[in-house]
Parts: sequence; structure tokens; C-alpha cells
Amino acid sequence: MSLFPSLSLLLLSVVTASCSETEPFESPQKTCPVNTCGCPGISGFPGKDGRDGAKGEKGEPGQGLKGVQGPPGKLGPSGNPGPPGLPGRVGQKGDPGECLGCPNEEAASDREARWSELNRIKKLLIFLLGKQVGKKIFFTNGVKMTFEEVKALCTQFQGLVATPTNAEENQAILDVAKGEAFLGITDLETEGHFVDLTGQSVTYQNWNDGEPNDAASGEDCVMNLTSNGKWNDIACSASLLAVCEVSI
Ligand SMILES: [Ca+2]
Ligand SMILES: [Ca+2]
Repeated sequence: MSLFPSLSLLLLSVVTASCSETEPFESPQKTCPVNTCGCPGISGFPGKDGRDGAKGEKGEPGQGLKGVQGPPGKLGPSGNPGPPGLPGRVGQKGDPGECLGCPNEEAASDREARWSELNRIKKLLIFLLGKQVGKKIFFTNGVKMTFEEVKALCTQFQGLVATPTNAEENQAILDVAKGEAFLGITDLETEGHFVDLTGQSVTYQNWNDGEPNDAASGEDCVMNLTSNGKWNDIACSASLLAVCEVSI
């Protein structure tokens, strides 16, 4: 006899006996066909995990120990400039500065020394060669030359041919020259109209008798006569003593 039919009958007997003890059919409503209303089966394996639920509310802070303070954060951007501060106290007076281009004491002293030397030389020249009347100094080199040469000579000293504007100056020229000398007066531009070397009409005139006569081929320059200091018109090409004047 086979072993498998005996085992099947044994399982069927166990299931049938178990069912009749736990769920008896007492009413027609609870009646069900034999093939659908069997005994509960054996529990199966657990199903797959379900989906995550909704996020819960934030919990209360924990009661753990306080952590160590972290390092300083990065520097933030610079703020706006503040208002100007109050003026500080007035400082002490500083040392005198140097003025570039300004005369210093040494330069002033040097200038004064040179000016003194010039005055000394001027007085010496006046004593030897010239004479001062007011702000004019008359002087001569004792050399005879033409009128144009006398003009050139006096220009070298930034002066003019001696031109008397009064009797005192006229006498001073006579004293310096000690001879016949040209004066800075001509009628070269207009015959008979005598002017000085700046073109101004002369207001002081001291003509000798009969002069000016524009004698011979023409006389457009003026000389100072030695005898009496009177004037005579003479040719500019003549050779007479040079007397210059400079203003001081
Ligand atoms: Ca003349
Ligand atoms: Ca004359």
C-alpha cells in the first residue's frame, strides 16, 4: 500500500476536526457554500513598507550640552563715512619758513654793500670828471668828436648828450668841459625849431648875439661857448668835446 493516500487523509481529518470546533454554522444567513467558507489560512509574510507619511511639526529644543563657540564670521561691507569731527586745538607757532625768490638777509647785505661801492665810485667820478646839479650828473671824457659820436658815447652810459634846462646846468656843462662842447639840442627836423633829443621843444635857450644863424652850408647842432656860456648853432660834423648827462 502507498504512503501518500494515507498522508492526505490525515491532513483532511485534522482540518475538518479543527473547523467543527471553532466556527459552527447556526443560521441560514451565515450559511455559505462549502467551497467558499473555509477555515482561516495561515498568516502570510509581512507586506512591503508603505509610503512616507506627512512631515510632522518641529519638536522642542533638545536639552543637550551647549557646543563650543565657532570662529568669527567674515568681515561685513564698510559703512558710510561718519560726520566731520570737532576741530582740534591750535598748535604751537612754527619756525619761520624760507621764501623762495625772496631776498634773504645775506642777499640784502650783499646788495647794500654793492650799492655802497657804486656810490663811492660815483662820487669819485664826479670829483674827477663831472659835476652834479640836482638829479643830473654831467661828465666828460675830454675827447673831441662829432655830434653822432657823442650821442653814441653817452648811450653807453644810459645817458644823453648834455642838455641844459636852466642857467645852473648850463654853467655846470661849461665847468665840466673846460672848452667848447656839443649840447643835446638840434633843428635837424625843422630848420629854426630847436628840440632836445627826445623831440621836446627847448624852453630854456641862451643864444649868443646873432645866433642861431644857420651859417655856411647849414648849422643844425648847438655848442656852448667857452667865453660866456652862450650858445651858437654849428655843423653837426664839427669836432667838439663830448659832455654827457645821466639822471640819478
Ligand atoms: Ca639850422
Ligand atoms: Ca651859428
